[in-house]
Amino acid sequence: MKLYYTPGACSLSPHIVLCELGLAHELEKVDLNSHTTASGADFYTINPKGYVPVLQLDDGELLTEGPAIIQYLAELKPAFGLLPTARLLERARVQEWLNFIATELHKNFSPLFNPTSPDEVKAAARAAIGRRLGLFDKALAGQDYLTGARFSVADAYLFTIVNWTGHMGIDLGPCPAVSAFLERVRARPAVQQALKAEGLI
Ligand SMILES: N[C@@H](CCC(=O)N[C@@H](CS)C(=O)NCC(=O)O)C(=O)O
Repeated sequence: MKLYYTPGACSLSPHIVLCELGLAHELEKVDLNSHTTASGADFYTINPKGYVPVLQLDDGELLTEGPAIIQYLAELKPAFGLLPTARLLERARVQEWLNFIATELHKNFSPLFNPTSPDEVKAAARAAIGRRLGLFDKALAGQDYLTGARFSVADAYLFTIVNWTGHMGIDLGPCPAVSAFLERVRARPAVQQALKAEGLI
């Protein structure tokens, strides 16, 4: 398998999941400014959507959309429990978090990364991120991971997005449980492995 990624971008989430599961993988870096890959390919020919992550399977099939990729990977090695299979509701809880992270947290960062966003749009995005982080803080108070004691694909995704708060000057002071979660996940050997491979530590 090959993961097209950009250091520290949302592609870090499937990268972490690949490492957690011990799945053999190659990495190919994508420059999101030029939309060119490290081997010189026009990234739009690989993903017409123009964004990372993209997972290329061994038979050449391409899979996009981070939440779909991490669920696919988790199902390759169900014994790791990154996406629960025994009870439908437990599985739906992880998917509920994935959708919430994707649509209510991840996408609110987009205006902050866009240098052309007007200040009032950025301010509204920051306010929305603050409200969402408050909800994550309540969910994480008294438990290590989003769905309890066990790490899931939703935690890999949440870590990846919350990891941007530092660069964006978003203070996690009012969210001590999120802050503790960030450091707890960062300390996992698979997360260290992914961060090192992306040149982030
Ligand atoms: N819906 C996509 C969004 C992916 C996305 O937003 N990727 C960003 C990096 S975090 C990107 O590559 N942006 C560059 C672009 O859109 O040109 C997913 O969840 O995988």
